[in-house]
Amino acid sequence: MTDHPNRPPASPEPRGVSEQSKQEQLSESRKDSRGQYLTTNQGLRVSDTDNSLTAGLRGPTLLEDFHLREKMMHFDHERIPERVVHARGSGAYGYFQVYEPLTELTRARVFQDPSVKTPVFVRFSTVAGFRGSADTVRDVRGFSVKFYTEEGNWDLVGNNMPVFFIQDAVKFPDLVHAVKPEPHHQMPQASAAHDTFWDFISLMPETAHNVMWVLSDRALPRSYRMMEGFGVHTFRFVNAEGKARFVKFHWRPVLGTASLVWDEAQKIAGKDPDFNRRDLWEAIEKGDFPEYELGVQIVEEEDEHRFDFDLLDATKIIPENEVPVRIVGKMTLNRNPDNFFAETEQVAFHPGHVVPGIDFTNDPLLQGRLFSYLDTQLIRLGGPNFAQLPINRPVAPVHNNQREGYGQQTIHRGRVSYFPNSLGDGTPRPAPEAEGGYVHYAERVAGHKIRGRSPSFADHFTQPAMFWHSLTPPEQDHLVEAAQFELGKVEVFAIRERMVHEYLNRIDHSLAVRVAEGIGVEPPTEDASPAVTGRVPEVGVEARKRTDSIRTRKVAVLAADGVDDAGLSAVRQALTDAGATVEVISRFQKPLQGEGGEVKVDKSFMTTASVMYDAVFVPGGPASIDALKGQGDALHFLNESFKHGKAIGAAGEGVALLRAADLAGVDLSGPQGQPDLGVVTSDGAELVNLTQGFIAAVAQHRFWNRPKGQVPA
Ligand code: HDD
Repeated sequence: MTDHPNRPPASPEPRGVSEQSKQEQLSESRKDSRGQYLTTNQGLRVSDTDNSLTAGLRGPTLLEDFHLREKMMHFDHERIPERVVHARGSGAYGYFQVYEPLTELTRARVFQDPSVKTPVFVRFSTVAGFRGSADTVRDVRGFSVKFYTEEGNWDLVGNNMPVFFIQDAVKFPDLVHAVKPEPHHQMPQASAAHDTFWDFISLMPETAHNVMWVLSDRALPRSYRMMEGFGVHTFRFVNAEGKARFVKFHWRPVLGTASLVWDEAQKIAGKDPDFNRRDLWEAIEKGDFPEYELGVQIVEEEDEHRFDFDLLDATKIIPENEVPVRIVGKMTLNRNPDNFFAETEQVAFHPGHVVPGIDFTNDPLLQGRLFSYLDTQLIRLGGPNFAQLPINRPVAPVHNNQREGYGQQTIHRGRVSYFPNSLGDGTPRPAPEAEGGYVHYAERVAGHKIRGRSPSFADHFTQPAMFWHSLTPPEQDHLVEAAQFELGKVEVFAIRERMVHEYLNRIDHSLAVRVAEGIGVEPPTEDASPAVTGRVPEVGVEARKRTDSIRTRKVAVLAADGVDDAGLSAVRQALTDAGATVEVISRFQKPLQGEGGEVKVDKSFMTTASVMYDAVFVPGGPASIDALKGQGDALHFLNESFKHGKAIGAAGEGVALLRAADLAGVDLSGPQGQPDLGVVTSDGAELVNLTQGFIAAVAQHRFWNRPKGQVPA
């Protein structure tokens, strides 16, 4: 007896992906209502959506107004719970391409064929803030990638820092409760700078490494396009012969890393809370597609115990001078979502979404995550069918006997929803390994049932100390200031003391002494930090920045009526040729009368601020400069740019505006300003040289050697 008159095909559906696979699938769910009549959800055309159905023009509303009832019902249920962590996020589509087959390392199809573009969806996020919080807070950033592979979805759910705060998932609720706004008054928003967080941290030395990263400039990415990503845990690669190796995943932005400074980040949070989201969106709309290379660190199984830390400990990196990162492919993000809620909000990541060739280790943090992520999707997305939401659907065929549940979208045909069966020809049936059936790596395990921590997880301070020593002096200054800010906000003095004496002093003595000074704590006298010997890997933002290009940087041009528009055009041309974006800023958002012709104004001092730009340029034109000298906004713009270390350029009379702004008294009497301080000027006519010098300064990102302490901005 057959299962159904229309028998399903007897052989498995073919598999395979192209860059467009996911988009083609999504297009079945996309809807455009332009030019259409308004209808109810039942398809009934609606004749009036402005007036409820009432008994008389001034009378009560009638129960039979089904349109009002349906519209309100839907509206009343539009919100879903936000993610308990990583609530604030931004997403984009793209593809991943491997550079060369990784057959010797893994059987995962996504790593076999350089001609295949595997579709991806990426979601970047902050961790602590609510869904509507600002982007530029001091925090870890989430870096989640969903690969829609021909073998099913693989989620690499990582962060922009390679380590985590805790070693065991059982501490995760404590960590998150401590960092979130305090429960009695729900403050502060999107900030770790409060008592409960530092109370918890001060009592949990295993957090030290991640705390150092979060106090560093890594926690203030200039752009999602300019930050690294990490899988954090040690995973396993398994090849077709069943040979396994340990692997750590790294994402390296092609633009290099760049960060904001703390004062700037706080100001941006007010001026444009969507700063990172907007940057990602606009870059993709413009065709400046963000790119990240994927790197792997491989450790042979037999080398598992050769390190002075445990590979299963997520608070440790594998130093790159011990195991180099091998770059294996590239991800390109080239499409913005159509609908934030449908795609970015409803996307559901899970570290347990793996494909053959990628497997887990016994990292206790990873093991706990494997339990947590499905749970969270149930509450957030309202039931077990979230994998059927368009953004979550794999492009690989899905066949199983899971049925019903809230929001079931699939019309499963036939009588059979169990296995084994004979009524459905014994299908859907498990696939043998050779046909892509997932077989867990047969790791041998033995042990007593126990609650405890391996002694190999016990060294909490050596790697944080290595991190500290790897930073450049300006980066160390930033970290000290960050600690002074965070701990300065802690009201219970004993927590500040504990942080200095029992925590920071065990990382680095000078660090503890410097932080103590800023927060009124008696500095420690004994040095309790570990000795850091040998080569220290470079892990700061500065070590990974790119200074050979200004692609996608934003340059502000300050101007007023009478500006040297020919000079402005020449500089604008040179900057845009080099890949930068230029915006002209003036007092009002209306065209300027330049010396030779009209100049379009992009923003006014009212609608933008220096913190939205990477650099600032002042063209000449005596009347323009005279006008700008009288505008406090223009002077503040320059001072603030100077304070934040940004390249400043001025041509001709423009130099007089820099003098008027004072810029901490920097001597501008020379012909070229102070290029070493990133202030590039030309009193004469050599615009070409000036432009080249300015571009070189913009490429440096920031100049930390400025006397910024005297800047009033
Ligand atoms: Fe997590 C979300 C990354 C530890 C439990 N996590 C979440 C997201 C990222 C990470 C990027 C946002 C996903 C998205 O964009 O939708 N989490 C990490 C990393 C960790 C980590 C890199 C350590 C290496 N997480 C971790 C632990 C637990 C969780 C130990 C619990 C045992 N994480 C969650 C969660 C979230 C989540 C509660 C909230 C929303 C979601 O999962 O989908 O389940």
